[in-house]
Amino acid sequence: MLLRIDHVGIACHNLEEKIEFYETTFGLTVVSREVNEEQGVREAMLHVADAPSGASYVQLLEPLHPDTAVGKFLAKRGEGMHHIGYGVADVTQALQDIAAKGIKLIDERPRHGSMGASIAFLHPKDVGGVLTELVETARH
Ligand code: V0V
Ligand code: CO
Repeated sequence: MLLRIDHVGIACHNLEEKIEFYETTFGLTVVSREVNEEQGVREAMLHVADAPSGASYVQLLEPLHPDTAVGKFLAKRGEGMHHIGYGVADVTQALQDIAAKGIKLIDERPRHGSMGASIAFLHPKDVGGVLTELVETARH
């Protein structure tokens, strides 16, 4: 069901500072910057590698407000790894299959994600403490 690690989501206070850190430390390149009001984030995707099933990225996330998923996470835990996003061929089908196994979904239906992707989150409590995102890219 999982095609690849699409991205690792990292929560930070200052997006521009963290972009610069990842550029200078690892030589990564920003390929997209977006504000996603529904998810409450300002985010950037930095390209890491290409695989046969698609690319993988580091996603840097800055909250738009304290009362958002990433804002609350930062207040509770501080900066660091926030979620993992797996590539899937069909996010609606994957959600159905995973729900049938009794795993709690955060999103019953796909939402709008970075770079035109369709995304959906699974609850960390049912995934061993890992906030897990499914990603169907815009092009496959
Ligand atoms: C919270 N918890 C986490 C967590 N955030 N556990 C692992 N990883 C995380 N990132 C735990 C937290 O420690 C609590 O555990 C429990 O879940 C409830 O947390 P809370 O602070 O009370 O917060 P809630 O319940 O209001 O919200 C938590 C959830 C929320 C995960 C439901 O953050 C959410 O809906 N996330 C999905 C949307 C999202 O994260 N969007 C931003 C990325 P205890 O204390 O009860 O043990 S947007 C994105 O990735 C995009 C656009 C993209 O990729 O394209
Ligand atoms: Co993400």
